[in-house]
Amino acid sequence: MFDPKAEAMSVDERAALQRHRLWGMIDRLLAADGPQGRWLREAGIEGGADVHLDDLPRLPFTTKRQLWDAYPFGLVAVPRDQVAAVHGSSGTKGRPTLVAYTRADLDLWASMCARSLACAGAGAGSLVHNAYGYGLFTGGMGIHQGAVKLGATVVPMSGGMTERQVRMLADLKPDILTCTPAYALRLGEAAAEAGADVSSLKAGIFGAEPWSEELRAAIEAVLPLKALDVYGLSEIIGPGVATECLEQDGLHVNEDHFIVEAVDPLTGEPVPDGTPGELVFTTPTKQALPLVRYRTGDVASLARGGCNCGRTLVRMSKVMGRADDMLVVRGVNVYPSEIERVLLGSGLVGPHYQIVVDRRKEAAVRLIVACEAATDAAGGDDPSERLAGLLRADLGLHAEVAVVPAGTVPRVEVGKAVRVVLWTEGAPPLPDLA
Ligand code: DLL
Repeated sequence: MFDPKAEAMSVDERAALQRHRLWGMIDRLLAADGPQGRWLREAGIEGGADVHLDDLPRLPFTTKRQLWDAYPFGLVAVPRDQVAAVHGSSGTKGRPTLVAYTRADLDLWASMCARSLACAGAGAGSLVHNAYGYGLFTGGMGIHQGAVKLGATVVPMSGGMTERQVRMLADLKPDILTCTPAYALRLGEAAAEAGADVSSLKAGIFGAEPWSEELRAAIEAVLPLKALDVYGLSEIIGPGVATECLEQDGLHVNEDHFIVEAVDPLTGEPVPDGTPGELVFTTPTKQALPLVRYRTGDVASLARGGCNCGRTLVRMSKVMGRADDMLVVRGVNVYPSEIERVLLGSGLVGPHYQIVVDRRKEAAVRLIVACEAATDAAGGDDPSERLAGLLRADLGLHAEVAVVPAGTVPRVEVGKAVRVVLWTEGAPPLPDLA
């Protein structure tokens, strides 16, 4: 449901609404008298009336470390019996991060995910094949509740069991597919292998991991849909923080509920629109876990100005990567998604790849980019050298490229794609690497 009142309001109207909501949030945090209220007092804030939107950059950040330190419920700002659900991130990178929702938060989340689906042209009567994982991860349940709110029919497939997914796509004829971009590619390839008719699909909402324009093209080549990006994180609410519309021109941030800033990851100072910076969110309407200036670690740029779809919400670029995922190779900083762009843009290799950081010798760290030859590549012509040259020319990156046999790079069935693996000792993480 495109809600013009909320999504197409004037800049001034929205700023007034944000300020009003921010005021309420600060008052709630101070009244709850937990750690967040204490941090605000330490920053000299005695009431919501003290805080205007322009003051936001002067308030202290909230960090993942603070969430971890307060694990599991230390930052929750409502009595325990008002917590209706918990979700969290998988914690593959370290400790799990748990987040709490009141009933009102769940309702807000459903509305935000309904907005995401509407961005893709879905409405009452749409059929949504939801292959995000269900469980603590927010992808499955978030999109599910959004689809229900929208009046669509949702098929709760969750991840994995690809053969069965393909069967359901052919049998139920959904118009909307929701899953990670890596799994969308896998589903498209599996559908083609099985000769399944998936022509009912019109749009897909893919997110939870970084992906490049080149991967978008690869997905749109194997599935008959518009591939759209959805961004979110458990700490803020889950999916539904920002979504691309069918114009495919940046992700509309639901800034009436999630006030966004982009800051320099090193200094924490705001960066101008159009400049990549770390995204920072403040959640003025959340109840159980309202966060002031939460540092996401995700790097993207912001753009203002209306979109052809009518939405006036600030837009964010695709996420380039997480500040802490940045690879530093011989002094060159590069995000995995930039390597993906060069590989897939070359047309020399297929869309499956993995970046191996060989740390067996501390003094001589190597970066090996493992990929598979494109199915239509001329036989016998090894593109490794040419690809290594492209990475050097485009990114200034010194990497070795290993073209491995088709099917060797692991395909993701469940959860998020693992793009970077460490090789610290013993056998290589992928066969045929030396
Ligand atoms: O991944 C929420 C989500 C589910 C978003 C389904 C979209 C679709 P977490 O597991 O907490 O939540 O992981 C959040 O994933 O900080 C980003 O680093 C990354 N991420 C999420 N969406 C995107 C995206 C969900 N569209 C973390 N592009 C975030 C790039 C993304 N990275």
